[in-house]
Amino acid sequence: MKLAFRWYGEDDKVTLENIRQIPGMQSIVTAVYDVPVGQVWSRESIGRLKELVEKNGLGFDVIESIPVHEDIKLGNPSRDEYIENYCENIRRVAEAGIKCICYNFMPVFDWTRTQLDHVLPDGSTTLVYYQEQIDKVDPLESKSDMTLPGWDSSYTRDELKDIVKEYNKLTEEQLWDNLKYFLKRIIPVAAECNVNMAIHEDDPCWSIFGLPRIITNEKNLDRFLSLVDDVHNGITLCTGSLGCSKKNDVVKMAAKYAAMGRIHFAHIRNVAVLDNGFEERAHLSSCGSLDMYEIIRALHDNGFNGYIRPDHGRMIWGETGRAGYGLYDRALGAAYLNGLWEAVEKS
Ligand code: DNO
Repeated sequence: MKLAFRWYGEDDKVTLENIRQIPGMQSIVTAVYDVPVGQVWSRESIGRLKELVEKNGLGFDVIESIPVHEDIKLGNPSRDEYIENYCENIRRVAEAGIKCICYNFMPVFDWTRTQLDHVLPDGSTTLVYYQEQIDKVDPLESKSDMTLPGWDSSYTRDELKDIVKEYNKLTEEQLWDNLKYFLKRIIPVAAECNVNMAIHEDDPCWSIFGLPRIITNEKNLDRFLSLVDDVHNGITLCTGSLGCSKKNDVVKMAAKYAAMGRIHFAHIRNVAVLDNGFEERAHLSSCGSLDMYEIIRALHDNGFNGYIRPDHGRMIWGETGRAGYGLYDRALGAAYLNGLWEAVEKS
């Protein structure tokens, strides 16, 4: 495994100087944030990131994410232009040495939680998803000011309404067709550039607000991988996204897709699955519903050699900052992953 850590660029409170001090840290996971979704990233911005990361002795290896424009997901006529831009971004980051690109194909809403600062019994705060809170939100209700964490705040309420309405006409099968259309065009470029594409599962792994979501379970991941059967068409195994549904056997999926050589990136975190949703917890197995040891063992024993990062952390020790992406709990997560990996390797 190659241990990595997400860094949000020069505005991130968590600095590269902090990150490089985490034992075993090899690579940074980052992105260009100064360009609207769908546009081409400048070589200057990419070069600046690379320079900063490398100056700190870390590898500039993984991009998370190059976001996919909604017109591509919707199959609108302008998609060809956005796909062309996407291919150009793959070429440009590859030129800078990037080996792996994480992205997702979730309509409109990326990861969704109902609260970012739920207090756990030990006084730490965490991200949670409670179904009864989601049920109170109607993204089409313009009188409501309610937004949920994780939503793209660049949309105005009216724009959000329009785009959700567009998706209401789209079936799951059409979303699959649009994904296939996209992959058929980007994967040959990724192959030529020797970059691994790694789709992130939908988080949570079920439909929200009636919008289709398809990267959700083993059957659908099988289908996804067969759309373009090329090693460059792979996945980001996100244990928290898949693991928030009891129907997903994350250990089995880790073993199966690692053995196929199709897991290029892993997001490792634990969740406590509840009857009405889930809570993000510390990485340790006993803190949540997932068996982290078995997940790491499944990856290890099946030849996983991709990038792995601790995923969301709680806020602990009075830290404030970007929800899920503070330093301390993620660093504890990294130390735990190192420990699990070493133990599995030596046993
Ligand atoms: C949340 C992240 C996601 C992820 C994207 C990948 O914390 O795991 O936002 O970066 O879904 O495109």
